[in-house]
Amino acid sequence: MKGYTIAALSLAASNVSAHYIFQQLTVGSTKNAVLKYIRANSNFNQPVTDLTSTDLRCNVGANGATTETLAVKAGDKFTFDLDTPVYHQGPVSIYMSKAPGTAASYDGSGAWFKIYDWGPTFSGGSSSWTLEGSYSFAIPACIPNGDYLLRIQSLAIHNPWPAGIPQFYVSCAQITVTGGGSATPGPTALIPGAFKATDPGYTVNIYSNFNNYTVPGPAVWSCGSAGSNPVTTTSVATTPATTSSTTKPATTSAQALTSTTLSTSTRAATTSAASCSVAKYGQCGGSGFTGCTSCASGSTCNKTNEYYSQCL
Ligand SMILES: [Cu+2]
Repeated sequence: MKGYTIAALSLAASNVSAHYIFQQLTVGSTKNAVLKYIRANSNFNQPVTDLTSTDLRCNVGANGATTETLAVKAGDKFTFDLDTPVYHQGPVSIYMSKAPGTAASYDGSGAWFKIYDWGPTFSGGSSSWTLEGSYSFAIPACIPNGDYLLRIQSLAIHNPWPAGIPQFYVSCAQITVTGGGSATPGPTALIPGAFKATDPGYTVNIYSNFNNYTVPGPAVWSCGSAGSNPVTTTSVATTPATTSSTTKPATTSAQALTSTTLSTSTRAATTSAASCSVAKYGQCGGSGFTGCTSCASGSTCNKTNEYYSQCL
């Protein structure tokens, strides 16, 4: 049936163009090829939303056997780059899990510890998130040598629960660490299991009385003063680079200083009467967006950044 064919093509096209994925790993000065050391997924750049799924570990279809493993030194700085900068509000976190054997053969079923969170910044009654095109941190200097999965997660909470379902954008890199120490990282958690539908950081409505936030998952672990991790955030995103509430030093790029804050509203231009309507919190614009740009009454289209506008 012709209508079905068109709808299917349209869905396939949106699968390719929508959302974002962490797809490149940089260590040192080498920005490695797309999905060379990061497990390729099979769901384009769509999110995982099932809290009980093992896909939460490294994304749908992630296959270690077809992924190379990168040798790194404890303390090395690394960067995850995306195809499109993160544009959904929410925290970004970095996790690690030590493989019992090789990283390539590890399914991620063991203990995960968290080494960093980019949470929200609250100022003057509004909030902003660190939405970037790349995220950098350092391998903790004190962790034991061996193979690890290095996992990055953007938890998108732009469509508030329960009307909306938070989205997990995750990727895992495979690394072999040398030059490490003898620390025992913790607390740890299993994935799935680390994130619950009752977590305040999962259920929160960021548009209503939003003035504090706890990033879901186990507490951030670090080596302590003996092995402090330098944080460097660089970005080409149009959203603000903000620092987390940890005591680690952070630097931001000059480009970020010229950006606008998320609380800045930009009314989308509406040039004609629309016959469609986007529900509150739905997408109403952004680069490559071809859907309805007219918001349901009671909400207006606000530009988050070049890639995403939302009815608020
Ligand atoms: Cu999305």
